Amino acid sequence: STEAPKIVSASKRHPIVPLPAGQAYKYGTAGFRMKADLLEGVTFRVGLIAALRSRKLNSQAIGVMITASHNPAIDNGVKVVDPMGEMLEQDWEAYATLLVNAPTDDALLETYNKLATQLKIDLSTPAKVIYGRDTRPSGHKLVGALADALDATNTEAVDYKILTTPQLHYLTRCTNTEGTPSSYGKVSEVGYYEKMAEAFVRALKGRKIDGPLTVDCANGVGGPKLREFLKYVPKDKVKFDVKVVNDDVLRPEVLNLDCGADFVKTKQRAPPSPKPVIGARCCSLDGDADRLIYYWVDEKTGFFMLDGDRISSLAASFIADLVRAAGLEEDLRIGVVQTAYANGASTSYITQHLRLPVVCTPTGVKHLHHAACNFDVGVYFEANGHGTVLFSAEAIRTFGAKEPQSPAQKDALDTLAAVADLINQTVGDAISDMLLVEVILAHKSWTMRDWAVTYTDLPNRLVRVEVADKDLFRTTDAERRLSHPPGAQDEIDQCVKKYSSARAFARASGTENACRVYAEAATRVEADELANKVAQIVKNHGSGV
Ligand code: G16
Repeated sequence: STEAPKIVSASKRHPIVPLPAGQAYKYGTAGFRMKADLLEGVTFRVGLIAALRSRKLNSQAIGVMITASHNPAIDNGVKVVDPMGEMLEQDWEAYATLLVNAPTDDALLETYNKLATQLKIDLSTPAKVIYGRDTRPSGHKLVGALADALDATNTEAVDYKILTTPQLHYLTRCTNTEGTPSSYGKVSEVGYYEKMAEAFVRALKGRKIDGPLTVDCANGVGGPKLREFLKYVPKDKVKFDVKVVNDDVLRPEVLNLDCGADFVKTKQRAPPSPKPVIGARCCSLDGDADRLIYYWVDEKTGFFMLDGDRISSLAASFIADLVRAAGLEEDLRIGVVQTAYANGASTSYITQHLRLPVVCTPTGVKHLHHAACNFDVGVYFEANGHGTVLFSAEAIRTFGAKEPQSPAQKDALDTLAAVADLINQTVGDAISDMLLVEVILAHKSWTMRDWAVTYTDLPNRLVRVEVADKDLFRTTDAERRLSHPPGAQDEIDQCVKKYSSARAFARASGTENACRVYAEAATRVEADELANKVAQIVKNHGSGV
């Protein structure tokens, strides 16, 4: 093609760093993620894939987000967003992996052309890619590599600069639906704030939010974006007293450091700074504002966490009640999607108390999202606080079209419609999820304690284990069991047997160079002990012992 010389010369400016023999770059749980200094060539090549994808999909805009979310500040990452704001289709993860691992510039061009032929892509079709990045300083250089790839492939590019990940997903969907009956909103960051603020007010329906909310922003992009959002909440209609903390984006090294949703979830404690105020309602976002964890410190009982499972069951019970009140329970199928990390008590609560079906998928919102699409209302959350609620087009149509038989029915239908607008339909969004939680607590007049007593979590522990080669660990049964290395699962089974109400599993992380171990059991001591024993099994097998 005429672009060939441009691609090769541009690629020479963004060389790929060769990995040690036997290793390859891999499109993981959330795209390519690693030390930022390995990513320039990777990002250039992801630009090529995004351009191909746009051409394949009749010039629809594709999104590219540069972020490493919950990872430490020295890491970065790059992931591709499909036209409706979903994660990149799985077949294309393999194409991206193939392209990124091409050993030379010429091999890269050859792979690019082969993919175009194989996928029947007409390279003269116009292409469009929109992109954004989090606050990591390395993002600047990576965006440069991405822009060069888009230029070399004659792709129309829009640089949205610094955004939260969910904002980029929102903008991708808005771009592709603009001017159509399924328009998702104004194609701008301001459009995102306006849509969310309007839906927030409408969903509250005059209910009062009880007391201030402290939001720990992980010293990431969520801080400035949350402050911006708050300007759009009409003060005369809603009293929403938010204290934004840990919002220092000027010192890159403090990103996700001793704060943020991942810290709170894995350490099971409040960030040390600012000093937790007894009784205050708090939540934490992660580094790119797509995860959310609530908590408070009780005067008597101490720290209490309300994680993704809690948000999921809160949302599911609220929406199921509204659907019943609206007289739609026969028409709409509500379901909940979780991963193996979901606390067993939450699964029992949802199936036995809420009487809703639960589906378990592997880690990664891309898997949960997919499964949630099979319901009219699909509630999906990972225990780490990453998730959202999906409404089918038919459900949304019904909320507007059904003739209410009573004022109570009208009320429920209006609230459902508002909630569907408030919850980001493209991907898990911490700011949108936080507004949803605030709306639900206001509707139910619930305190954090009311929310907490709905069920009792089984004590649990998450452990991170560094091993020589995490790729030795392969899973089956939605990651609940190890198929490799041989013998490891048997040892885990033997171990779990010794504890009551216990469950444990191990898997390789798709975003960090480590394995993760999860264990739950009847008591705190047992959960900790089991987690440590399973971690030791993983350590032994990981080092080839
Ligand atoms: C990403 C994914 C999440 C996943 C998390 C951890 O989150 O988007 O779906 O749960 O990584 O994945 P793993 O256990 O494979 O490392 P984030 O917030 O870092 O983008």
